Amino acid sequence: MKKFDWSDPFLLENQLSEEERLIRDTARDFAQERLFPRVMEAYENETTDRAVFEEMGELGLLGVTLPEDYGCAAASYVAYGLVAREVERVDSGYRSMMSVQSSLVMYPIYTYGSEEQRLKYLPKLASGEWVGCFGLTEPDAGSDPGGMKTRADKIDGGYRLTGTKMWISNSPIADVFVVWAKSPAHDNQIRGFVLDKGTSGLSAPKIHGKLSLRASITGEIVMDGVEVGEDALLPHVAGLKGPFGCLNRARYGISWGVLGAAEDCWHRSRSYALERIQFGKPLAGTQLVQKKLADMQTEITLGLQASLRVGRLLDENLAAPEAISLVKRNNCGKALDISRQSRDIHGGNGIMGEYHVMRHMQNLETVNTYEGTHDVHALILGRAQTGLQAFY
Ligand code: TGC
Ligand code: FAD
Repeated sequence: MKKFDWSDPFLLENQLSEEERLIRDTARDFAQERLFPRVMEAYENETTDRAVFEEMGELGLLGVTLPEDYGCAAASYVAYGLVAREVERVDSGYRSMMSVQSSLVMYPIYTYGSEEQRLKYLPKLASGEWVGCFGLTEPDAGSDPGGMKTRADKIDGGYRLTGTKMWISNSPIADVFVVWAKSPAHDNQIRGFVLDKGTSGLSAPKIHGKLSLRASITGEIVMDGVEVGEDALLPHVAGLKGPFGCLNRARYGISWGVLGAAEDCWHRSRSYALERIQFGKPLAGTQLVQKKLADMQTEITLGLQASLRVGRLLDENLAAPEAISLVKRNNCGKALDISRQSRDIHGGNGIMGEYHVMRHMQNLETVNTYEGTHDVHALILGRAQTGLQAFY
């Protein structure tokens, strides 16, 4: 029998291709050498370093699944998940910056956009020269985005957009805004638009004072009669399946990302418990702490295997949205539990920034909520197995 590898019980490593391992190693080195040294300052001061996008772009980590014609790596969805895991091992906010750019801005421009839109936006988003954001949520439409009030009225040669988007990652520093609005000219269906920074009537004030995801800037998108040409409309999709098509990719990436944060908490807990002596022996030598470590190891191992499976299904074009809900929901919930247990194992030290686990815990509160809350994904899965919807 092979010797047990406590840190990789199911030998995930052996299930990756050579190219996936290379991309993962690039992301890991970048995250540990360039993101980790600056995360404490960014988190404490609630500052977002725009240079992070250019650094990710240089390494080919933005829009990693999209074709090379637009400056991307044409890698697998498994590779995308591995990048998310490595970046979120440092901080969920950095993964948020990366996944909004990749899945919520580049993906819809590539999938729903015209060739002109692809050529105008994708290379600069891939290099990180331009930063993108995705506006779906509104002050009165969060879990129920179909209730949005933002509208795009038809005018001569284009559209006038009016409305406010809330809780938008990257918006205060964004150059490119993918926004979703109801269009009376299209039977009031939801349509996607790409807006450029500096367009008259468009602003993106920062939301200050978050106690979570502080390294990732969040803002509003205010559209006060923003007039754009026909070329701003994403021509190839209509209805809620437009934004949800993007969310499927981002939710999948999150399912890997949160396990990176959870692994960081688990490994830190193990090291801490081996070194910390109480009652004359290491904490790691007590039954209660070993049970906590075993639970962390089990949930992370099962979650990684599940995300790998969903990634392979995505690569084969066989992944149902509900399978993505399952891993997004379960891995976020489990990662949050693990971060709380980890904080507990660290005792008083666990509340200090230098031990990092409470920062992960605070971040994971957001990740458990955005891209569909834990309970909303339960309702999606409940509907899929009963045929009865319980949203209203
Ligand atoms: P429902 O009737 O279920 O569906 C309406 C239309 O949409 C289609 N659809 C999907 N298509 C593709 N993938 C999916 N996952 C889809 N889910 C739904 C559906 O087939 C239908 O199409 P059609 O052609 O028949 O019209 O819609 P509903 O209004 O009942 O929705 C309920 C619910 C709960 C499923 C949905 O609204 C939901 O998922 N709510 C959660 C909202 C959410 O996830 N918001 C995310 C905002 S973006 C964000 O948080 C980014 S954070 C990024 C970061 O910083 O990392
Ligand atoms: P609500 O929908 O008001 O939900 C509140 C509570 O009610 C939750 O527990 C929920 O599960 C529960 N609930 C809701 N409906 C039901 C129901 N039918 N049955 C039972 N329980 C229910 N959005 C974007 O568009 N783009 C972004 O880039 C983005 N980035 C974000 C960044 C951060 C830091 C945060 C915090 C949010 C971000 N969001 C973004 C918004 C995010 O997607 C929403 O916060 C999320 O979808 C939940 O919506 P809500 O906050 O309005 O909560």
